Amino acid sequence: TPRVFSGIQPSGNLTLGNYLGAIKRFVEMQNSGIETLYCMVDLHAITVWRKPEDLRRATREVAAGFIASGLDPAKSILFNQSQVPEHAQLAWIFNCVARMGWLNRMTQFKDKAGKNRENASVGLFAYPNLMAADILIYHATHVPVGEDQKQHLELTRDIATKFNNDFGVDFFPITEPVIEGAATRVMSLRDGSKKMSKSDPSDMSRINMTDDADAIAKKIRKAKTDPDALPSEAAGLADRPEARNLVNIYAALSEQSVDAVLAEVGGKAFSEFKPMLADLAVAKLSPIAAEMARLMEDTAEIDRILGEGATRAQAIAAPILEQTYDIVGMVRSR
Ligand code: AQP
Repeated sequence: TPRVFSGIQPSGNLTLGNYLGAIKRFVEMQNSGIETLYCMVDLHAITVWRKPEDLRRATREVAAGFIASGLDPAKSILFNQSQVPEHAQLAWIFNCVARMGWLNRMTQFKDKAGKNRENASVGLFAYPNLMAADILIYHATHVPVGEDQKQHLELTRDIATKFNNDFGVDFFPITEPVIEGAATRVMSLRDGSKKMSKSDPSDMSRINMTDDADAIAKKIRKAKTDPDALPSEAAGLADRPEARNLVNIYAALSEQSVDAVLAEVGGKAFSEFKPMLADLAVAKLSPIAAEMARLMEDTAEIDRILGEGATRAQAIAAPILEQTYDIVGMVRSR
Protein backbone atom coordinates (compact mmCIF):
# COMPACT_ATOMS: atom_id res chain seq x y z
CA THR A 1 0.00 0.00 0.00
CA PRO A 2 1.28 3.47 -0.82
CA ARG A 3 2.51 5.66 2.02
CA VAL A 4 3.82 9.19 1.56
CA PHE A 5 6.52 10.83 3.67
CA SER A 6 8.18 14.21 3.22
CA GLY A 7 9.81 16.85 5.37
CA ILE A 8 10.90 20.46 5.51
CA GLN A 9 13.70 21.94 7.57
CA PRO A 10 12.77 24.57 10.13
CA SER A 11 15.70 26.66 8.95
CA GLY A 12 14.16 30.08 8.34
CA ASN A 13 11.17 31.59 6.57
CA LEU A 14 9.28 29.28 4.25
CA THR A 15 9.63 30.42 0.65
CA LEU A 16 7.49 30.29 -2.45
CA GLY A 17 9.90 27.52 -3.56
CA ASN A 18 9.03 25.42 -0.51
CA TYR A 19 5.34 26.13 -1.12
CA LEU A 20 5.20 25.27 -4.83
CA GLY A 21 7.88 22.56 -4.84
CA ALA A 22 6.73 20.79 -1.72
CA ILE A 23 3.83 21.96 0.48
CA LYS A 24 1.27 22.41 -2.31
CA ARG A 25 2.05 18.87 -3.48
CA PHE A 26 1.78 17.56 0.08
CA VAL A 27 -1.77 18.91 0.25
CA GLU A 28 -2.70 17.33 -3.09
CA MET A 29 -1.41 13.95 -1.95
CA GLN A 30 -3.22 14.22 1.37
CA ASN A 31 -6.45 15.05 -0.43
CA SER A 32 -6.07 12.12 -2.80
CA GLY A 33 -6.69 9.87 0.20
CA ILE A 34 -3.23 8.28 0.48
CA GLU A 35 -1.71 7.87 3.96
CA THR A 36 0.57 10.90 4.43
CA LEU A 37 3.23 11.83 7.01
CA TYR A 38 4.82 15.30 6.95
CA CYS A 39 7.65 16.25 9.22
CA MET A 40 9.48 19.36 10.44
CA VAL A 41 12.99 17.94 10.29
CA ASP A 42 14.54 19.74 13.24
CA LEU A 43 17.45 17.27 13.51
CA HIS A 44 18.40 18.21 9.96
CA ALA A 45 18.15 21.92 10.74
CA ILE A 46 20.94 21.74 13.36
CA THR A 47 23.50 20.47 10.84
CA VAL A 48 24.21 24.20 10.55
CA TRP A 49 24.43 26.29 13.75
CA ARG A 50 21.12 27.78 14.85
CA LYS A 51 20.02 29.69 17.91
CA PRO A 52 17.73 27.47 20.02
CA GLU A 53 14.96 30.08 20.10
CA ASP A 54 15.14 30.47 16.31
CA LEU A 55 14.83 26.71 15.84
CA ARG A 56 11.82 26.51 18.15
CA ARG A 57 10.09 29.37 16.41
CA ALA A 58 10.85 28.06 12.91
CA THR A 59 9.56 24.59 13.82
CA ARG A 60 6.22 26.03 14.92
CA GLU A 61 6.14 28.34 11.91
CA VAL A 62 6.62 25.48 9.45
CA ALA A 63 3.81 23.63 11.24
CA ALA A 64 1.62 26.74 10.94
CA GLY A 65 2.58 27.01 7.24
CA PHE A 66 1.59 23.39 6.65
CA ILE A 67 -1.78 23.76 8.35
CA ALA A 68 -2.53 27.16 6.79
CA SER A 69 -1.78 25.68 3.36
CA GLY A 70 -4.38 22.96 3.84
CA LEU A 71 -2.67 20.10 5.64
CA ASP A 72 -5.16 18.74 8.13
CA PRO A 73 -3.84 17.07 11.31
CA ALA A 74 -6.86 14.77 11.18
CA LYS A 75 -5.87 13.53 7.72
CA SER A 76 -2.06 13.78 7.71
CA ILE A 77 0.36 12.90 10.47
CA LEU A 78 2.17 16.18 11.24
CA PHE A 79 5.11 16.08 13.65
CA ASN A 80 8.65 17.19 14.34
CA GLN A 81 11.44 14.71 13.78
CA SER A 82 13.16 14.88 17.18
CA GLN A 83 10.00 13.68 18.94
CA VAL A 84 10.27 10.33 17.14
CA PRO A 85 13.74 9.04 18.15
CA GLU A 86 13.48 6.09 15.73
CA HIS A 87 14.62 8.44 12.91
CA ALA A 88 17.99 8.99 14.58
CA GLN A 89 18.25 5.34 15.61
CA LEU A 90 17.75 4.06 12.08
CA ALA A 91 20.10 6.75 10.78
CA TRP A 92 22.91 5.18 12.82
CA ILE A 93 22.32 1.84 11.11
CA PHE A 94 22.39 3.63 7.77
CA ASN A 95 25.64 5.38 8.72
CA CYS A 96 27.02 1.85 8.75
CA VAL A 97 25.40 0.89 5.42
CA ALA A 98 26.16 3.95 3.27
CA ARG A 99 29.70 4.35 1.91
CA MET A 100 31.91 7.44 2.28
CA GLY A 101 32.23 7.54 -1.49
CA TRP A 102 28.48 7.82 -1.96
CA LEU A 103 28.24 10.77 0.42
CA ASN A 104 31.31 12.41 -1.10
CA ARG A 105 29.34 12.76 -4.33
CA MET A 106 26.43 14.67 -2.78
CA THR A 107 26.25 18.10 -4.41
CA GLN A 108 24.21 19.64 -1.59
CA PHE A 109 27.02 18.94 0.88
CA LYS A 110 29.53 20.51 -1.49
CA ASP A 111 27.30 23.58 -1.94
CA LYS A 112 26.52 24.03 1.74
CA ALA A 113 29.99 23.24 3.09
CA GLY A 114 31.56 25.52 0.48
CA LYS A 115 35.32 25.91 0.53
CA ASN A 116 35.54 25.28 4.23
CA ARG A 117 34.83 21.54 4.25
CA GLU A 118 37.13 20.84 7.18
CA ASN A 119 34.92 23.02 9.32
CA ALA A 120 31.54 21.59 8.24
CA SER A 121 29.71 19.52 10.85
CA VAL A 122 29.81 15.74 10.60
CA GLY A 123 26.00 15.97 10.63
CA LEU A 124 25.99 18.02 7.44
CA PHE A 125 28.00 15.29 5.74
CA ALA A 126 25.79 12.46 7.08
CA TYR A 127 22.57 14.40 6.37
CA PRO A 128 21.44 12.13 3.50
CA ASN A 129 21.64 9.04 5.75
CA LEU A 130 19.26 10.65 8.22
CA MET A 131 17.00 11.61 5.33
CA ALA A 132 16.97 7.99 4.14
CA ALA A 133 16.04 6.96 7.69
CA ASP A 134 13.21 9.56 7.80
CA ILE A 135 11.67 7.90 4.78
CA LEU A 136 12.45 4.24 5.37
CA ILE A 137 11.50 4.17 9.07
CA TYR A 138 7.91 4.36 7.73
CA HIS A 139 8.51 2.08 4.74
CA ALA A 140 7.29 5.09 2.73
CA THR A 141 6.79 4.38 -0.95
CA HIS A 142 6.46 7.92 -2.34
CA VAL A 143 8.29 11.13 -1.45
CA PRO A 144 7.12 14.45 -2.93
CA VAL A 145 10.08 16.85 -3.15
CA GLY A 146 11.59 19.61 -5.26
CA GLU A 147 14.17 18.86 -7.95
CA ASP A 148 17.08 19.69 -5.60
CA GLN A 149 16.36 16.58 -3.51
CA LYS A 150 16.60 14.12 -6.40
CA GLN A 151 20.15 13.03 -5.62
CA HIS A 152 19.33 12.40 -1.95
CA LEU A 153 16.41 10.21 -2.97
CA GLU A 154 18.64 8.17 -5.24
CA LEU A 155 20.93 7.64 -2.27
CA THR A 156 17.91 6.53 -0.22
CA ARG A 157 17.21 3.89 -2.87
CA ASP A 158 20.88 2.81 -2.82
CA ILE A 159 20.82 2.46 0.96
CA ALA A 160 17.61 0.40 0.89
CA THR A 161 19.05 -1.84 -1.84
CA LYS A 162 22.37 -2.36 -0.05
CA PHE A 163 20.69 -3.10 3.28
CA ASN A 164 18.37 -5.64 1.63
CA ASN A 165 21.32 -7.27 -0.19
CA ASP A 166 23.71 -7.24 2.78
CA PHE A 167 21.19 -9.01 5.01
CA GLY A 168 19.48 -11.08 2.33
CA VAL A 169 16.06 -9.62 3.04
CA ASP A 170 13.35 -7.82 1.12
CA PHE A 171 12.65 -5.37 3.91
CA PHE A 172 13.03 -1.75 2.88
CA PRO A 173 11.01 -0.57 -0.14
CA ILE A 174 12.68 1.19 -3.06
CA THR A 175 11.11 4.60 -2.73
CA GLU A 176 9.79 6.63 -5.66
CA PRO A 177 10.54 10.35 -5.75
CA VAL A 178 7.54 12.40 -6.87
CA ILE A 179 8.93 15.49 -8.63
CA GLU A 180 6.09 16.92 -10.68
CA GLY A 181 4.50 20.17 -11.79
CA ALA A 182 5.60 23.49 -13.24
CA ALA A 183 7.59 24.57 -10.20
CA THR A 184 9.85 21.71 -9.12
CA ARG A 185 12.75 24.17 -9.10
CA VAL A 186 11.80 27.77 -8.33
CA MET A 187 14.80 30.01 -8.97
CA SER A 188 16.10 33.06 -7.14
CA LEU A 189 14.48 36.32 -8.27
CA ARG A 190 17.96 37.89 -8.50
CA ASP A 191 19.79 35.10 -10.32
CA GLY A 192 18.08 32.63 -12.65
CA SER A 193 20.85 30.07 -12.17
CA LYS A 194 20.40 29.71 -8.37
CA LYS A 195 17.46 28.10 -6.62
CA MET A 196 15.24 30.21 -4.41
CA SER A 197 16.33 29.39 -0.88
CA LYS A 198 15.42 30.24 2.71
CA SER A 199 19.07 30.76 3.51
CA ASP A 200 20.01 33.12 0.64
CA PRO A 201 21.46 36.23 2.31
CA SER A 202 19.36 38.48 0.06
CA ASP A 203 15.70 38.69 1.05
CA MET A 204 14.99 40.20 -2.40
CA SER A 205 15.95 36.84 -3.93
CA ARG A 206 12.88 35.08 -2.55
CA ILE A 207 9.22 35.46 -1.76
CA ASN A 208 8.52 34.38 1.80
CA MET A 209 5.17 32.81 2.59
CA THR A 210 4.71 35.50 5.24
CA ASP A 211 5.55 38.49 2.99
CA ASP A 212 2.83 41.14 2.78
CA ALA A 213 1.32 42.37 -0.48
CA ASP A 214 3.71 45.33 -0.77
CA ALA A 215 6.79 43.16 -0.28
CA ILE A 216 5.59 40.61 -2.85
CA ALA A 217 4.82 43.31 -5.42
CA LYS A 218 8.17 45.02 -4.85
CA LYS A 219 10.18 41.80 -5.13
CA ILE A 220 8.46 40.81 -8.36
CA ARG A 221 8.80 44.32 -9.80
CA LYS A 222 12.54 44.24 -9.08
CA ALA A 223 13.02 40.63 -10.19
CA LYS A 224 15.79 40.25 -12.76
CA THR A 225 14.53 39.77 -16.34
CA ASP A 226 15.73 40.29 -19.90
CA PRO A 227 14.46 43.11 -22.12
CA ASP A 228 12.40 41.00 -24.54
CA ALA A 229 8.66 40.42 -24.56
CA LEU A 230 7.31 37.03 -23.46
CA PRO A 231 7.30 34.32 -26.13
CA SER A 232 4.09 32.58 -27.14
CA GLU A 233 5.51 29.05 -26.82
CA ALA A 234 7.54 27.24 -24.14
CA ALA A 235 10.45 26.68 -26.56
CA GLY A 236 10.99 30.47 -26.56
CA LEU A 237 11.95 30.31 -22.86
CA ALA A 238 14.85 27.90 -23.41
CA ASP A 239 17.70 30.39 -23.04
CA ARG A 240 15.86 32.78 -20.78
CA PRO A 241 16.13 31.39 -17.23
CA GLU A 242 14.66 34.44 -15.45
CA ALA A 243 11.71 34.69 -17.84
CA ARG A 244 11.14 30.94 -17.57
CA ASN A 245 11.16 31.12 -13.79
CA LEU A 246 8.48 33.82 -13.63
CA VAL A 247 6.30 31.98 -16.15
CA ASN A 248 6.72 28.71 -14.23
CA ILE A 249 5.69 30.45 -11.01
CA TYR A 250 2.63 31.91 -12.74
CA ALA A 251 1.70 28.50 -14.15
CA ALA A 252 2.08 26.73 -10.80
CA LEU A 253 0.14 29.38 -8.86
CA SER A 254 -2.69 29.47 -11.41
CA GLU A 255 -2.65 25.68 -11.86
CA GLN A 256 -2.22 25.89 -15.61
CA SER A 257 0.37 24.47 -17.97
CA VAL A 258 3.19 26.72 -19.18
CA ASP A 259 1.73 26.53 -22.69
CA ALA A 260 -1.66 27.71 -21.46
CA VAL A 261 -0.01 30.63 -19.64
CA LEU A 262 1.99 31.64 -22.71
CA ALA A 263 -1.12 31.46 -24.88
CA GLU A 264 -2.51 34.15 -22.57
CA VAL A 265 0.54 36.34 -21.95
CA GLY A 266 2.75 35.73 -25.02
CA GLY A 267 3.78 39.05 -26.60
CA LYS A 268 3.38 41.02 -23.37
CA ALA A 269 6.29 43.01 -21.93
CA PHE A 270 7.48 42.28 -18.37
CA SER A 271 6.13 45.68 -17.34
CA GLU A 272 2.69 44.25 -18.02
CA PHE A 273 3.27 40.64 -16.90
CA LYS A 274 4.95 41.38 -13.56
CA PRO A 275 1.90 43.14 -12.04
CA MET A 276 -0.28 40.21 -13.18
CA LEU A 277 2.10 37.81 -11.45
CA ALA A 278 2.24 39.96 -8.31
CA ASP A 279 -1.57 40.09 -8.09
CA LEU A 280 -1.79 36.34 -8.49
CA ALA A 281 0.91 35.67 -5.88
CA VAL A 282 -0.76 38.02 -3.40
CA ALA A 283 -4.16 36.43 -4.00
CA LYS A 284 -2.77 32.94 -3.35
CA LEU A 285 -0.35 33.69 -0.51
CA SER A 286 -2.11 36.40 1.55
CA PRO A 287 -4.84 34.13 2.96
CA ILE A 288 -2.17 31.57 3.91
CA ALA A 289 -0.01 34.23 5.59
CA ALA A 290 -3.01 35.54 7.53
CA GLU A 291 -3.88 32.04 8.72
CA MET A 292 -0.24 31.38 9.69
CA ALA A 293 -0.21 34.53 11.80
CA ARG A 294 -3.44 33.46 13.49
CA LEU A 295 -2.10 29.97 14.24
CA MET A 296 1.16 31.39 15.63
CA GLU A 297 -0.83 33.20 18.33
CA ASP A 298 -1.46 29.83 20.00
CA THR A 299 1.82 27.92 19.98
CA ALA A 300 0.51 25.58 22.70
CA GLU A 301 -2.06 24.31 20.20
CA ILE A 302 0.66 23.80 17.56
CA ASP A 303 2.76 21.90 20.09
CA ARG A 304 -0.23 19.74 20.95
CA ILE A 305 -0.76 18.88 17.27
CA LEU A 306 2.93 17.99 16.86
CA GLY A 307 2.89 15.83 19.98
CA GLU A 308 -0.16 13.95 18.82
CA GLY A 309 1.36 13.49 15.35
CA ALA A 310 4.58 12.19 16.92
CA THR A 311 2.64 9.58 18.89
CA ARG A 312 0.93 8.37 15.71
CA ALA A 313 4.19 8.40 13.73
CA GLN A 314 6.00 6.47 16.44
CA ALA A 315 3.34 3.76 16.39
CA ILE A 316 4.41 3.06 12.77
CA ALA A 317 8.15 3.60 13.27
CA ALA A 318 8.80 1.58 16.44
CA PRO A 319 7.93 -1.88 15.05
CA ILE A 320 9.96 -1.18 11.89
CA LEU A 321 12.99 -0.25 14.00
CA GLU A 322 12.55 -3.40 16.10
CA GLN A 323 12.47 -5.54 12.95
CA THR A 324 15.53 -3.72 11.62
CA TYR A 325 17.49 -4.38 14.82
CA ASP A 326 16.42 -7.99 14.67
CA ILE A 327 17.60 -8.34 11.06
CA VAL A 328 20.94 -6.73 11.93
CA GLY A 329 21.47 -9.07 14.90
CA MET A 330 20.94 -6.88 17.92
CA VAL A 331 19.78 -8.90 20.94
CA ARG A 332 16.24 -7.86 21.86
CA SER A 333 15.31 -9.14 25.31
CA ARG A 334 12.62 -6.69 26.46
N1 AQP B 1 13.50 26.68 -4.91
C1 AQP B 1 12.78 25.57 -4.75
N2 AQP B 1 11.97 25.11 -5.72
C2 AQP B 1 11.24 23.97 -5.55
N3 AQP B 1 11.27 23.25 -4.42
C3 AQP B 1 12.08 23.66 -3.41
N4 AQP B 1 12.33 23.17 -2.20
C4 AQP B 1 13.22 23.97 -1.57
N5 AQP B 1 13.56 25.00 -2.36
C5 AQP B 1 12.87 24.83 -3.53
C6 AQP B 1 11.74 21.96 -1.65
O1 AQP B 1 11.25 22.24 -0.36
C7 AQP B 1 11.39 21.08 0.45
C8 AQP B 1 12.01 21.43 1.75
O2 AQP B 1 13.35 21.79 1.62
P1 AQP B 1 14.24 21.84 2.92
O3 AQP B 1 13.71 22.85 3.86
O4 AQP B 1 14.38 20.51 3.51
O5 AQP B 1 15.66 22.24 2.42
P2 AQP B 1 16.18 22.85 1.12
O6 AQP B 1 15.82 22.03 -0.04
O7 AQP B 1 17.63 23.05 1.34
O8 AQP B 1 15.37 24.21 1.06
P3 AQP B 1 15.85 25.68 1.21
O9 AQP B 1 14.64 26.54 1.18
O10 AQP B 1 16.91 25.99 0.22
O11 AQP B 1 16.41 25.70 2.67
P4 AQP B 1 17.85 26.06 3.19
O12 AQP B 1 18.14 27.41 2.64
O13 AQP B 1 17.70 26.03 4.67
O14 AQP B 1 18.78 25.01 2.67
C9 AQP B 1 12.17 20.06 -0.36
O15 AQP B 1 11.24 19.15 -0.93
C10 AQP B 1 12.79 20.89 -1.43
O16 AQP B 1 13.02 20.15 -2.61
